Amino acid sequence: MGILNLTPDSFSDGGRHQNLQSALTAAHRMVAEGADLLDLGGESTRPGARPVSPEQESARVLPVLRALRRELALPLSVDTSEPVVMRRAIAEGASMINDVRALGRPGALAAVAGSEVAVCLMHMQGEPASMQAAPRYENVTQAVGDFLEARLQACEGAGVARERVVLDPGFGFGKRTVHNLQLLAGLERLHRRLGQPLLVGLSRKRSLGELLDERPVDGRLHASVAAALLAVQRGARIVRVHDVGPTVDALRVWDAVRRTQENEG
Ligand code: HH2
Repeated sequence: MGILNLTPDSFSDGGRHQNLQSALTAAHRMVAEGADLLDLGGESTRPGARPVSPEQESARVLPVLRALRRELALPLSVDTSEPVVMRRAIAEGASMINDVRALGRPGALAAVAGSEVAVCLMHMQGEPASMQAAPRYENVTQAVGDFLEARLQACEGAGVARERVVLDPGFGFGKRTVHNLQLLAGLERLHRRLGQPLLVGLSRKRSLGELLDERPVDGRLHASVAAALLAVQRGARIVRVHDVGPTVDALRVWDAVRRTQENEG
C-alpha cells in the first residue's frame, strides 16, 4: 500500500503535493514501482497534529480520488475518521476506508455499513494531540488484541461482514518504541488470535529513528524496508509504505525464498 499524503503537515512528506498534478504523478510512480493499492489521506495524524474540518479534508482528497479512479485500475483506500468524508469517498469509488480511529466516531460504522468497501480498523491509545505524552500498557499485544477484537465485533454487529475487515496494531499511535517492538515481535501471535488480514504501518516512523540513534525522517529508508519485511514475515498482508520501490524489491526476494522453501517440501 503506497501512501499518498495530501496534507500540508504529515510527518515525513507533508506539503509535497500542493496541486493535483503533483499528487497524480506521485501516485503513478508508486504504481510503476509495484504498489497494489494506494492510501489517500487528507488529515495528518502525527503526534500533535491539528484537526481539519470534513470540508477541508474532502477538498484535499476527493479531487485526487476522482482523477485516480479514472486513470488507474488498482484499488484506492481513503485514510479518514470522518463519516462525511467516508460517505463521499465511497460514492467516488473508494475500495477501502482506512480509519486510525477504528470507525469509533459517531456515524462511522453506519457510513460504511451500507456499502461494500473494505475497512481497516486501527488501534490507537488516546488521540493524536496527546497520544505520545505517556503511553502505558500492562501488555501491549494483549491490549491491542482486545481492542481490535471488540471493534471487529462492533463491525459485525453493524452489518459489516468480517470478510471486509483488515486489522492494524497501529504502530506509533500511543506507543513508545518498546511497545512497537513488542507488537512487532508478537505479530504472529496477534495474527493467530485475530484471524483477520493484518495491515502494518512502520514506514519512516519515529521508533525507527530512535533505534538508529535519533536518525531524522529522511534517513529511515533502510530501516523502513527492514521493518516492512519483518512484518510480512510475521503474517502482515498489507504494508503501508512511503517508499514503494525498495519495499517491493525486498518483498520479492523474500517471496522467492518462501516459494522455493515450499517447493523443497
Ligand atoms: N499511520 C499513519 C497514518 N495512517 N493508517 C494505518 N492503517 N496504519 C498506520 O500505521 C498509519 C495510518 C501515519 O503515517 P503518515 O500517513 O505518513 O503520516 P501523517 O499521519 O502525519 O499523515
